[in-house]
Amino acid sequence: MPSRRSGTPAFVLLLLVISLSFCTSSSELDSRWAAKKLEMRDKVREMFYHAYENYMTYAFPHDELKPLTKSYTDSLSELGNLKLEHLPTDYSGSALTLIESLSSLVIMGNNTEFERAVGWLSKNLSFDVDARVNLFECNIRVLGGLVSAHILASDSKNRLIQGSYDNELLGLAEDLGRRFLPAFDTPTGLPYAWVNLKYGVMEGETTETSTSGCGSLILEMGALSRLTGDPRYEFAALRALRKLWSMRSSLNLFGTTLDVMTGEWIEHSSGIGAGVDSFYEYLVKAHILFGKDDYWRMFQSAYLAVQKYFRHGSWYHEADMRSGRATYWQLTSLQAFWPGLQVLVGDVRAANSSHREFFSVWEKYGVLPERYLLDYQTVHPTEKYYPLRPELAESTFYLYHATKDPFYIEVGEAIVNSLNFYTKVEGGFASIRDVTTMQREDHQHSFFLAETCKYLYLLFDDSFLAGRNYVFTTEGHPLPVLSDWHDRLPEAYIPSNWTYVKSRMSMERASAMSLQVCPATSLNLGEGQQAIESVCHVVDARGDHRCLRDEECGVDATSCRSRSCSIAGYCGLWLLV
Ligand code: DMJ
Repeated sequence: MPSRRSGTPAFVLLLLVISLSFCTSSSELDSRWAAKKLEMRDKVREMFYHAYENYMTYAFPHDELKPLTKSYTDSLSELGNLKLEHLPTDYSGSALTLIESLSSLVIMGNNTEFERAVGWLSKNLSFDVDARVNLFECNIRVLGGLVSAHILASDSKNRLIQGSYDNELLGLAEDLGRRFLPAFDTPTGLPYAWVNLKYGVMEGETTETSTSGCGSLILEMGALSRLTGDPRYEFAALRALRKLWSMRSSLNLFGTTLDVMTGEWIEHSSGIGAGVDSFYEYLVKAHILFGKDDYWRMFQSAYLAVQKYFRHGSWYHEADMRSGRATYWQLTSLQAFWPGLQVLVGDVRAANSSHREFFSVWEKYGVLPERYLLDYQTVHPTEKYYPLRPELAESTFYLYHATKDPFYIEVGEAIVNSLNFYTKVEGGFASIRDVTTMQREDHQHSFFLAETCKYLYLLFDDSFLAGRNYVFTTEGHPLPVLSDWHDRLPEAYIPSNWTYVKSRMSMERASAMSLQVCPATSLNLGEGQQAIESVCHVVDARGDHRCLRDEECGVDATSCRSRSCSIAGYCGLWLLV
């Protein structure tokens, strides 16, 4: 009896000790992660300034930095895959990297440098130059950079500009937008890939363009129309998008390249990477930014087709748009944006599994090779380069903020360490020419500052996003989700109905990336912690994503309909497609 009496309090005490030590260790763990995030944020800030200051010292006002020789390149007129022989000779640079850095400066809280840069660009930038530029690249980098920075500069709440700001960036954006318009003057409304900023479309210009080249202009040109009240930009981009949509195959697939004069496909094989990627991205983001249901409907059908014909487990291969037959079994570095897009539409589980595959290839080489042969598990013989691309960091950022899983902090840390170890040089950050030897190349692309550093920074510190809804363009430039730009604001974006995420003691308003378009549901993580997850994610019962019965297939991310198991053993909306 006495032993029993004394045993009870000892047991209670033991429980108390265990639970106290658990509490201590979990809060210790929390503060360790918080400290890690701060440490990593500071490292990313250092990386950004190392790249930025070297650009400003050795390359500004030219386009991009050559970090090995500490010199510059005027690359804007050479961007893109489709080149003509006769490049302009008097092209003298457009301060491209400075324009691309504007929104990153704001996100990192450097209002002084932002104001200085806005002042310089307002006074010195001119598009009245005899320069043949790639429409897509110039749109996402220059127009997108200017429009986004204009919105940030004129946001009276933030007081980013202490002196006077008289919409100079918007004036520049409008001038550039006007110079784009001749490119759309084709029988199909599909724009030429290249346009001369001074003289319009050049004689003998190539009529070949890519799906992303003419299908991902709507965010920047739509924003320009909303800001200026001139509908021509949005109209031109939308007309091109609709024409492209009408060219889909009976399987709802698209090719990679096409002819703007005839509207015929040239390359029928495509995937979710080069030449197509941002087309899918802009359907979802245009829906979020402008609220039109049409964009969402297009995205839904396109997404289902991608999942049905390109997906193989967690990998995505390429397929012929006419037959759906697999063409290339290759992973490309550009595809790594896809998990981020899946988070945005609520397909968090599928995002998580494909992100892991990309990260495993990153870990294998230390960075992501441009192309990796899935069937041989090795790098492509000629596309061995890594030009400091942001896509894996971008998806990691989305996944961390949707799940708060510290695994993604570790991924971010691995990315930062690799970048510093392999690509940092005295004169900036150099691209990698060959991931098998880590031989460097003399080029620091502007998207390293616009995207790679920005997404890494936001992964570790998202205070810029607190209480606001932004959509990031494909070049990482933030555009705010505004009710006056909406035909009809989706539920999740109505301020009085904002979704809240409970974190520790405080309720924080979720930012754009955690407001998924599928209806959100609250997920109980235990210990009083809650997170938001979409009710519409794909639940794959088996780790290898194969299925035997319909019941194993869960619910489709975009339509919330039950999926079924195909004869080949994959889940999908087979009965409905
Ligand atoms: C960026 O210029 C954009 O993200 C574009 O959509 C494709 N990828 C490059 C960087 O990799």
